[in-house]
Amino acid sequence: MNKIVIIGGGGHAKVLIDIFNMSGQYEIMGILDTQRETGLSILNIPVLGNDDLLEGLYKKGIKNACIAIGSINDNSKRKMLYKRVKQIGFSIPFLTHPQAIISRNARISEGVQVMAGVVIHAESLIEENTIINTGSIVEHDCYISRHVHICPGVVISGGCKINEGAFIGAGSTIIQGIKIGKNVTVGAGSVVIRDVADGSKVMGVPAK
Ligand code: JB3
Repeated sequence: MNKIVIIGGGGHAKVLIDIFNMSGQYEIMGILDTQRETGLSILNIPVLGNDDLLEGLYKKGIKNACIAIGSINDNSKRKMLYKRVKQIGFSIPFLTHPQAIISRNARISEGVQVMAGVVIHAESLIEENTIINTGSIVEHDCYISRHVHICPGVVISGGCKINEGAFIGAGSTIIQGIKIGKNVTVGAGSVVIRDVADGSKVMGVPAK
């Protein structure tokens, strides 16, 4: 079995550990966490220490890593960790819950995390290190860039473009063909009916 180390030991990590346990493809060697005590057990996985251990673990033969920090509102830490881990040489596998439905004609990149109950339809492309969280729908012909977080229960209609670092809050709906700019935050429960410019924060129904 391939060995993997998990970075971050909070709520998002627990959901990912469940998926790893179901898939049986990886042996989880431990968790790295900047605040949790070394030796603490999280779902029976020990905390080994902090990110200073990364290089040593790689040299010892653990070649896979999982960025298990969820990020609320801001994806910059996930992005920073992804780059650091890649620079050391780790592979960051694409991870999907067995009860997600992903079209054979969708393309999913390295480090993407697809949670339970997600549907991703044909000719959608999901780029590196993006989270498609529980129960979200990504319709046909969508482009979802790197380091994006699609929170639980989001509906992204056909032909939408979600640019790098965007955060789409829980339960939001984005109507067909909309473009969401880089590092945009869409507040929970919003309905987005117009394009959103880079760096904006919008919320409400319709989102403003
Ligand atoms: O909404 C849902 C379904 N899930 C949320 C998820 C997307 O984001 C969840 O409810 C949480 O609010 C949040 O989960 P996350 O990111 O796991 O947050 P939290 O439970 O606060 O745990 C983050 C863990 O990462 C903490 O134990 C931190 O100490 C640790 N951490 C923070 N920065 C870090 C770093 N660990 C490492 N190794 N490196 C860091 O730079």
